[in-house]
Amino acid sequence: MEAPDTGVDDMTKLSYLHEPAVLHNLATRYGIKEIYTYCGNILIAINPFQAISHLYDTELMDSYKGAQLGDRSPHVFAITDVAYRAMNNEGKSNSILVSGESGAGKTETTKMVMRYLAYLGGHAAAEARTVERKVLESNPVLEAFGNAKTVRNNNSSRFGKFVEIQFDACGQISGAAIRTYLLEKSRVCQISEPERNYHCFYLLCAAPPKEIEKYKLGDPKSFHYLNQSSCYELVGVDDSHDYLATKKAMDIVGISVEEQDAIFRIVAAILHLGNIAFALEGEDSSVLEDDKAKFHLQVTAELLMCDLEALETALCKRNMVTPEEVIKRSLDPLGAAISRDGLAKTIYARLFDWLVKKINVSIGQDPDSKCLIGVLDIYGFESFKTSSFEQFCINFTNEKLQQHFNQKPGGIISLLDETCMFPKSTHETFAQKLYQTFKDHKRFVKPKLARTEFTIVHYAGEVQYQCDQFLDKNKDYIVPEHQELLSTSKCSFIASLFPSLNAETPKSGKFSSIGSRFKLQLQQLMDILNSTEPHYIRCIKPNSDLRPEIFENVSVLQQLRSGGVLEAIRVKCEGYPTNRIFSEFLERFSILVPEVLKENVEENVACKSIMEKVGLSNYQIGKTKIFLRAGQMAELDGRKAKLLGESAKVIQKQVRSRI
Ligand code: AD9
Ligand code: MG
Repeated sequence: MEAPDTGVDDMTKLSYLHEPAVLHNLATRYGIKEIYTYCGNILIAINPFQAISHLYDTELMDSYKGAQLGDRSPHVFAITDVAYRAMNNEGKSNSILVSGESGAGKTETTKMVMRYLAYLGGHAAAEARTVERKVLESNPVLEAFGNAKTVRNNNSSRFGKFVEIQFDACGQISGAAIRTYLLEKSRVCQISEPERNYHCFYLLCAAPPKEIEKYKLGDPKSFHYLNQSSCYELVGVDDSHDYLATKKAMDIVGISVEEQDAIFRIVAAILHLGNIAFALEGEDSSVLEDDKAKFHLQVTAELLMCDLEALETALCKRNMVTPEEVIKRSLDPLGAAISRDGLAKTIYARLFDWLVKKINVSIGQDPDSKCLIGVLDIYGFESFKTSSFEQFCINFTNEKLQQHFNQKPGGIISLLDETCMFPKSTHETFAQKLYQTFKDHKRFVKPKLARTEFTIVHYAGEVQYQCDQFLDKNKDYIVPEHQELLSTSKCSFIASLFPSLNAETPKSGKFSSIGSRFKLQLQQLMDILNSTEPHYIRCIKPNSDLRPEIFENVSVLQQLRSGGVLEAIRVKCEGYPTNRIFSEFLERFSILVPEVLKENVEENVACKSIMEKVGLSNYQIGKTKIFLRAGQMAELDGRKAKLLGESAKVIQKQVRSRI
């Protein structure tokens, strides 16, 4: 009888390298719960949508420590170990880039990378272990405030994250920095079936009775910001348990009890704020709709510790500044609701930024650190029925990381900024400008009959964007009345989130573009990444039902194609996946043939001698670098390790014989 087909653990070992074979191999392995497969030195991770026992145990971590890639079955620990060792051996920063579409498993994978790094670079003494504990516990805190259920993922990251873990000369974790990118603000006040708002709102509604009473909360169904969708609970998630767990994580990352109180007071205030409804008064003014609205206004003012009347005025009226005087103009109910939602979004975004800053300060940076390992977990590629500015930025990030990036998305942001600065612009004029500017661009399409929509042919598929909110969403703007209101809050925490206007914006009235800032942040990220040795993990979502054991061929193939995995296999098999500058190569391996350094030979000749001595052929010598076939570096490393092991034994023997 033939042995059951268990597939190969590295796709470059496949005898027939075409799409059906690759797909069959992945499906076979997925069927026997082997979710990891190599494709050369890229790790493919297929989301199991179920806990696989012992997959992340400490014993397993032990077994990957120091093992060569390929010696043990493919695993996220193995890739991380390679990055860590490369950092220690070569004194160079490394990065681990986790990509894949929404729900593919990036965040879970990233957490395992971080756990393994904490294991490798952790401290033996309990009192020194705080750095790595803080790094790990930052995850649940940021997830509570920055993740939400979407159509694609019950725990979808609504912000991008780059965690830079710093190491000292001994390879121990000495600090960390977390950078986050563009939180999706609109979710705070607008959600649609079957999605949810940010987890923290539901957690707080499930808090112990004392807190519920203190923050005057109740059933999440009673809050406008939550009841726009009928999804309140998540399968397998206990919000009241998670509330306590989040607070515990906050303790560990160094957020004080007082700060936690202020944070949750703000979260509650946002829920109450959303329930302040307005009705029309006279022709175009607005008043609070009813007693219920009045009640929520009062609670909001109490929780934000600001003046009740000032809050009402800030919501319903706007100052019109004329050269002579300041006139208070009334907003109609729609305008007041927009003003209210704007306030909610701003408060939430500032709270999120505060959390990130606080965690960074608490973990601490190591200014002397020479090496770091960066771990990138971004929001996955998205296309919805209505895709707006957020999806545009998310997909832009993914494009950039795919290296498929070309000038176009950047061009769109510049055009958007131009439009925003021109006072009479509307989303229609923006759309017209887009059509004119990009009409000949092969990845830009104007849908037939569309007036304010445009389509981009992204590397991962076409997405149609609706322009109608692009202008507003691109403007980083806080209504001066809101600023004034909160900067005078009696709660020092809240007041500190709204430092006085003059200090913050020296040139008042100058438009600040969210898109351009995002573009700049991304460029800085790319610069960091380019200065590191990258390692890739590509997450694959096997089905769109988020269920275990279902492997949908068409969708997996599409992800493999768009993510460049198939292309990578081809290049890997044909080419030389590893290269090193001569001097680096010699520094690392001259120990194998010490004579080469003495003989004053040219660097390229010295490299050749080393390869000959080890018995490796089929490599290439370039002008400044040596190019190696897959596995040759591992062979060299293995020889070196053996040699070092032997000489250590000799020394030990000598020492012993002397004693
Ligand atoms: V998004 O772009 O942030 O929307 P991610 O981050 O790619 O997305 P995430 O890591 O959140 O996806 O994974 C989605 C869900 O899949 C998780 O909540 C888990 O339920 C499930 N998952 C992912 N990876 C694993 C795993 N290694 N083992 C078990 C997993 N379950
Ligand atoms: Mg995620």
